[in-house]
Amino acid sequence: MPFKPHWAVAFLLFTVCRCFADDDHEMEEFLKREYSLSKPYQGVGSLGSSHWELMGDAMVTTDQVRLTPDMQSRQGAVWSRIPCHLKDWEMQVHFKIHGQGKKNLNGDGLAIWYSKERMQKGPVFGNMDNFTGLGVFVDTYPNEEKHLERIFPFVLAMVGNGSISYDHERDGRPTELGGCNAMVRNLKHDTFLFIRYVRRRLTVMIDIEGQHEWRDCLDLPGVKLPLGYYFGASAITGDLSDNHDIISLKLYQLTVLRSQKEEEEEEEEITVPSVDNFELLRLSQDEQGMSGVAIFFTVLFTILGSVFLIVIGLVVYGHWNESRRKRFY
Ligand SMILES: *[C@@H]1O[C@H](CO)[C@@H](O)[C@H](O)[C@H]1NC(C)=O
Ligand SMILES: *[C@@H]1O[C@H](CO)[C@@H](O)[C@H](O)[C@H]1NC(C)=O
Ligand SMILES: [Ca+2]
Repeated sequence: MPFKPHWAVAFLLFTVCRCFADDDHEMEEFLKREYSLSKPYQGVGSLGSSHWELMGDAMVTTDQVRLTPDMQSRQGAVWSRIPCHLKDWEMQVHFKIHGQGKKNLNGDGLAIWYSKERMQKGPVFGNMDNFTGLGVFVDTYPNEEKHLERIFPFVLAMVGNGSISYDHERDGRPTELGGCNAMVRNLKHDTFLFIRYVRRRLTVMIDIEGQHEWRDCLDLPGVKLPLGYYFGASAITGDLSDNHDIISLKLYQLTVLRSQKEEEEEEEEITVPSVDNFELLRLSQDEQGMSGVAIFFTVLFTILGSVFLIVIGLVVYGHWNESRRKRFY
């Protein structure tokens, strides 16, 4: 039976390879099982036998890896044991956030990581502060009350270099690379997050409507991430809580054809994570913040101006009335 191996190869390609194009770049993707976590989570959490390690309050059941239960003050995480040396990749996260709390009486959210450090507890969605690498957060609780224009849950990305702190009180705004709102709580259908890193371009997409459609959330070139970091997921609850579940983490290797020029541009090795023009990015986001302030002052001065005109009007009317009365006497 000489055809058998061919069929096997064809079948394998059909099941694990989906080919597509990304702005003129042909890409192929291959599921990498060593960096993926899926049912039945064989050996996850047991010593030595699995590629994934549990931490804190995280628990494996038949249906999910529950990072935290819907109870106060919990934190948990699941971390890959193997550093990832792939240049271009896509992480497909199948997750579920649900709980008893009414809207905005739940918290605090979960995070997906590609970082140098692993298995550290801390305040950033259950991971350490001043982390080194990429964090994509699903923030379900608005800590900063003032931002009216932002609807929670909010998905945002941050790149840390070991000395950048996540500002929990401001929901990470000072260090965010961008994001989008995503109503992901207590949904009946499946919810997904895609993190794609190709040719130093970071793209985050969500699929939360149950329509199998991706929605763009963030797309940023010039994101420099070193090789050899660890994938992980973590979550935290405080006074408010939720079940934070990971159903699967699927890591695809993307094979991308690069031009000679691109090869040369990417030749120098990255040792510290960074984002090109990060200061400019911050500035433009501050300007967006300023426009809110500008609107406030415009409204304030309009009101003050109107009050001033009314007062002048009343004074003038008063004088006119008085002089009219004088004429009658
Ligand atoms: C980390 O980033 C901050 C802010 O961009 C910068 O001031 C600092 O020098 C960077 N640290 C390292 C080790 O690159
Ligand atoms: C994080 O880095 C900041 C600034 O470099 C520093 O002030 C702070 O103490 C660090 N926090 C931790 C937990 O290491
Ligand atoms: Ca928050």
